[in-house]
Amino acid sequence: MQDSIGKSQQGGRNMLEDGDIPETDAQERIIPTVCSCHCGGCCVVKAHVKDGIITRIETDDGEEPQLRACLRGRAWRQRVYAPDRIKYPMKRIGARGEGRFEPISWDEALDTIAGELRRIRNTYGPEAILFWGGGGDMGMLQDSGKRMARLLALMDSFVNLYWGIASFEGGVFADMSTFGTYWTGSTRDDLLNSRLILMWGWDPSVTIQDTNTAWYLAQAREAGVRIISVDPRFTSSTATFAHQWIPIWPGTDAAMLIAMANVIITKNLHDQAFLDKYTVGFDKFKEYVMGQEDGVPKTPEWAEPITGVPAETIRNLAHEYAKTKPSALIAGIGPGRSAYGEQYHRAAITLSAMTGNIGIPGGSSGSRSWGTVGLLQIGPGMKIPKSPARDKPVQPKNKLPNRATAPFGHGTVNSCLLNDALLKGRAGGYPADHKLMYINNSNVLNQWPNTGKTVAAFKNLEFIVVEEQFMTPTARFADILLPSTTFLEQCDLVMGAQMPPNYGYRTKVIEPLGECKSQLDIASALAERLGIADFNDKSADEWVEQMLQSSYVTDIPALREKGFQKITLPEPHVAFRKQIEDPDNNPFPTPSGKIEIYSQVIADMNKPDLPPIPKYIESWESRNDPLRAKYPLQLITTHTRRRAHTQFDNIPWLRELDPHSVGMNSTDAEARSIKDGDMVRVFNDRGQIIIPVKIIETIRPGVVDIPQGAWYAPDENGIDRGGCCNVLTLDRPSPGWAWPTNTALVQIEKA
Ligand SMILES: Nc1nc2c(c(=O)[nH]1)N[C@H]1C(S)=C(S)[C@@H](COP(=O)(O)OP(=O)(O)OC[C@H]3O[C@@H](n4cnc5c(=O)[nH]c(N)nc54)[C@H](O)[C@@H]3O)O[C@H]1N2
Ligand SMILES: Nc1nc2c(c(=O)[nH]1)N[C@H]1C(S)=C(S)[C@@H](COP(=O)(O)OP(=O)(O)OC[C@H]3O[C@@H](n4cnc5c(=O)[nH]c(N)nc54)[C@H](O)[C@@H]3O)O[C@H]1N2
Ligand SMILES: [Mo]
Repeated sequence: MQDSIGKSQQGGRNMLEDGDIPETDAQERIIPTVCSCHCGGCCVVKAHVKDGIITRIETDDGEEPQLRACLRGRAWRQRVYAPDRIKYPMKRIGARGEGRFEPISWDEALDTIAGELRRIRNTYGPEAILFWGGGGDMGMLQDSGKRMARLLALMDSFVNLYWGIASFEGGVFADMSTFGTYWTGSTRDDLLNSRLILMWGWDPSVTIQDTNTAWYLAQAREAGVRIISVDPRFTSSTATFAHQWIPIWPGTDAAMLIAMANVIITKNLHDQAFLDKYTVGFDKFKEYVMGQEDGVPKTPEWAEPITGVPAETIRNLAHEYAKTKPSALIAGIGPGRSAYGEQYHRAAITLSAMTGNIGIPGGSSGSRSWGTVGLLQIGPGMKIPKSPARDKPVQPKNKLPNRATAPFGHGTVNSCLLNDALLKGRAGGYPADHKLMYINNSNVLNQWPNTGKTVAAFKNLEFIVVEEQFMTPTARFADILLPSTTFLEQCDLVMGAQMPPNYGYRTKVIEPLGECKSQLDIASALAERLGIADFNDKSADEWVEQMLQSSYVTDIPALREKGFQKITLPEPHVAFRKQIEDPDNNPFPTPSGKIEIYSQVIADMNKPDLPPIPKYIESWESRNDPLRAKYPLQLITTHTRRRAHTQFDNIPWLRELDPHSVGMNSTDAEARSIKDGDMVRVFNDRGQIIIPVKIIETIRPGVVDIPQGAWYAPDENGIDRGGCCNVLTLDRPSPGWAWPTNTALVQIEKA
C-alpha cells in the first residue's frame, strides 16, 4: 500500500489509481498542524507521518478548551490521498463542463495562461479579466487567492468590481445601518453569563463557526441556562441543547420578532430608559408595530398565519424573553440568507435593544451569529499579522467598497449578480464585459445561485483558469486546470474565524503530491512568466515568520513546535460594553451616535422595499405566492456536517456518514406516495434534480431541505443527478443585499 503511493508519487505522471490509504505500524513522527477549511473552525490535526506518508490523524486531547477537529478534520488523510486528486497541470480537450482533460507540463500551462492574460488585457482592457477567489482554505498566507489578486493588480490587469458576502450580507446591512459597524458580537464564552439563549436559526454543533461554540453551549445548558430554538428543522443543536423547539416557516422570522415586540410593548415590558438613552426611532417602530402606521396591529394573531407559529407560543416566548435578563438572542445567518433577510436581522437587533440586552454580559446585540467579533476591538497588543497582500493595494483602480464608509456598496456589482453580469456585461448595464476568469479556492459554479444560468455564463467566457485539488463542477469548465496542494503540503498560518484568535502554525507535513503547487508558488511562477520582478522575494516559511513578527505571538518557536497557540481572554468580550457603560465618551458609530432603529441613511436611499424601520415584507416565492399552486414546497439549503460547502463531497468516509438526499416530512411524502429512499425529482422553473429522498419528522411539513454543496452533475438531459441545490435557487439579491438561497419554491415527485 505504502509502496504504491510512494511509487506513484515519485514515478512521475501516473495518476494514483488506488484510493486505499497506506497502513503502517512502524515508528512514525507526529506533526501537529491546524485544519481551517471554510467552516470557520481552527482545529488541531496531529498528523502521523512515516516515510513521508500520512498514516493517521488524531486531534487535540490536551487541556480545555480543546480545539477538537470534527469528522471532516479527521478525514483529511482520505482527502489528501483521494484517487481523484488533481496532480498535474491539465488542458481541456472536451467541451466546457464535459470534464475531459489531458496532462501538460507546468511550462506549457503557465505560458498559456500568461499569453491569455496579456492577450485579453491588451484586446479588451483590464476589466475583462475577472479574478474569483473563495473561502476554500482559510490560510492567511495562501488563502482566497490574495496572491493572485495582487499579481493581477501589479500587471494592471484586474479591477475588482464585485462586493457582497454570500454568508451574511443581510446581517452586515442590518449591522451597518443600525450600529454603524459590523463588529457587533461578543465572544462565545459570554454565553455562560446568559440566563436565556435564543438559538434563532442557528445550528452550531454542525456549522462550527468557531471551534468551541458548541462546547460553550453545552456548558451553558449544564449550568441551567434555558435554551430555545426557532428553526424549521429540529437540528442537532436543538436536540442537544434546547429545552424548547419552535418550528417556523422559512422567511417569516421578521413577522414573529415583530409580533414579539407587539407583546412586549402591550405589556409594557420594554426598557424605555434604555431606548431613550441609546436608540433613535423607537417611536416610529412602535407606530408600525401597534398598527398606527397602517391600521394593522402586528399581534401574535397577525403573525400566526404568516409564520405557522401559534399565537400563544409567540406570546409566551415574548414574555419569557422580556422578563429573563440577561438574554442572548443569537440571530443565525441562515434565516438571513433569504429574500428580505435584512429585515429579520434588523428586527432581532431591535428586540435586543427593547429589552436592554445590548452591551451587558450575557446579553447580545441581537446581531448575526457569526463573523461579528473584530480583532482590533479585543484588546491592545493583538495586531492583525501582516500578509503580503496587505503590503500593496490589491485593487489599484477601483477599491472594493468599504462598508464602513459606503455601507451599501453603491456603484459596483453585488456578487449575487455574478452570472447576470457575465452574461449581459455592458449591454446589460454592468461595468465590464468579462472575457477571462481566473478562479482559485472557490467552487463558484456550484455555489452561486441559479446554476443553469451560471453554466450558460461560463460557456460564454473566452478563457477560464482554475486552481484546484479536485475535478469539481467549476474545474470541469476550465481551459487550464492547475493542481493545488492541500494545507498539509505547504506552510501557512491560520486563525480561523475564531475569536479570540487561536493561532495555528501550519508546517509542511508532507511533500506536495505529484506536481501540485501552493497558491503562493503558482502566483510566483506566473509572475516570473509575466516579467513582474518584485512580486515575491520570500518562501512561505519566511512570509509566515514575517507575519508572526508583526503579530502578538511572542514565542514563535513554541508556536511552531506545538502547532497552535490557544488564547483565552481575561474576561469575555462583550460587544458595545463601552457604548453602554460610558455613552458620552463612546457614541455608536452611526450618524446619530445611537442605535438606529430608524435609519435615516436607509430612508435617504428611498427604496420602497427597504424601509427605515424593520418591517415584515412578504417575499417572492413565499407561502402566499400564487406560484405555490405549481411549486408548493419551500426549499431551504442548509450547511451539513458532512461537507464544508462543496469540500469533502467526494470523500467516501463522509459520503457514508450522510448520503446526500432531500429531507422531507412524512406528511408531504405520504401525500405524494413517496417512500424513504425513493429517487425523487425536485424541480421548479429554474431546473430540476433527481436525488434520493430521506423522510424525516424533524422538518416542518411544507418545508424541504437540500443541504448545499453537493456537486452539480447533469446527465445527458441536463437533469442534475448530483443534487446541487443551486439548480433551484434564484440569483436575485434582496433589496438589502441578502442572498436568497433559502427562498425558493419547488415541487417534488417520484422520479
Ligand atoms: N444554495 C446555497 N448556496 C450557497 C450557500 C447556501 O447556504 N445555500 N452558502 C453560500 C456560502 S455562505 C458560501 S461561503 C459559499 C461558499 O462557496 P465556495 O467558497 O466556492 O465553496 P467551497 O466549497 O469552500 O469551495 C472551495 C473550493 O476550493 C478548493 N480548495 C480548498 N483548498 C484549496 C487550496 O488550498 N487551494 C485551492 N486552489 N483550492 C482549494 C476546494 O476543493 C473547493 O472546490 O457558498 C454559498 N452558496
Ligand atoms: N459543517 C459545516 N459547517 C459550516 C459550513 C459548511 O458548509 N459545513 N459553512 C460555513 C459557512 S461559510 C457559513 S456562512 C456558515 C453558515 O451557517 P448557518 O447559516 O448558520 O447554517 P445553515 O445550516 O445554513 O442555517 C442555520 C439554520 O437556519 C435554519 N433556517 C434556514 N432558513 C430559516 C428561516 O427562514 N428561519 C429560521 N428560523 N431558520 C432557518 C436551518 O434549518 C439551519 O438549522 O457555516 C459555516 N460552517
Ligand atoms: Mo459562508
